[in-house]
Amino acid sequence: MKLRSLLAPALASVTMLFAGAGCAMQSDETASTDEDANARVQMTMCFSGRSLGDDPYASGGNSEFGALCKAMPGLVHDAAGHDAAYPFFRWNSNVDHALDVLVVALDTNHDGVVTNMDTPVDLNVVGYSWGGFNARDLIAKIATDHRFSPSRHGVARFIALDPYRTDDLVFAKVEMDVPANVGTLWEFRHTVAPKDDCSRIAWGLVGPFTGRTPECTGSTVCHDFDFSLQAATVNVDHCGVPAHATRPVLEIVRNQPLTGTPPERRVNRI
Ligand SMILES: [Ca+2]
Repeated sequence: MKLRSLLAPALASVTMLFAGAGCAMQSDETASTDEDANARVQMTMCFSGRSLGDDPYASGGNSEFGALCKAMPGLVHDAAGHDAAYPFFRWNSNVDHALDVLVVALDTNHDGVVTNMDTPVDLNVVGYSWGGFNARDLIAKIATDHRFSPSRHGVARFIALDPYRTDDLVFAKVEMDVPANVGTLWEFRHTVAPKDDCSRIAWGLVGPFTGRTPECTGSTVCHDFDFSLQAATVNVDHCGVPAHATRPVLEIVRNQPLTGTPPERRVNRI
């Protein structure tokens, strides 16, 4: 397994805000001057890729993914639980617990439910590798959980970075069904593994891991960017996707024009 060095923690200073009496914590970076002044309030939840041991940063891609999460608007993470040390929920974290943390963050009037009485928020859910599927699962739960009123079932942006998961630890899923309550899917992936792809044998599994094909339904707008489709980024491997996706993802949430994105694949609609 190819290990990537940790990024220096030289991120913008963050202001930590406790959201209610629960265990959600929101970090909000200082408002950037180039952000649309009329942009809606955003919150973000992140789900990291698989790691062999407890330390997610021992596996390639997760440190770059963590840096991206820290730069995202209104990051909601686990302030007091299993993942308190990280800006994301780890691959083997309980998605129901992540949902509990999210409810506390969104429930601004502290009545236990998320409705139109709470501050409106555009929610971003971001997942890398195994975490891409955990993010998908969280989004699906938002659509059915009794604590969310129907008016709050929507997730503005699902950002999936090389989503990959196996069934019974062996069989790779071919597609990733995108829940219909997603406003826009932004997937960034690689579909052809370079010879030295970090994921050929990694995390106790036999790779390589390439991003799964999104399948969209309903009114969800879907974008599927593929680094493997152009010479300039054909060597981007599984561990390299978070770093290469960082600039366009930040442009997306800052409502800026996209620069330097790889070619887009046509998305299946079912
Ligand atoms: Ca509420």
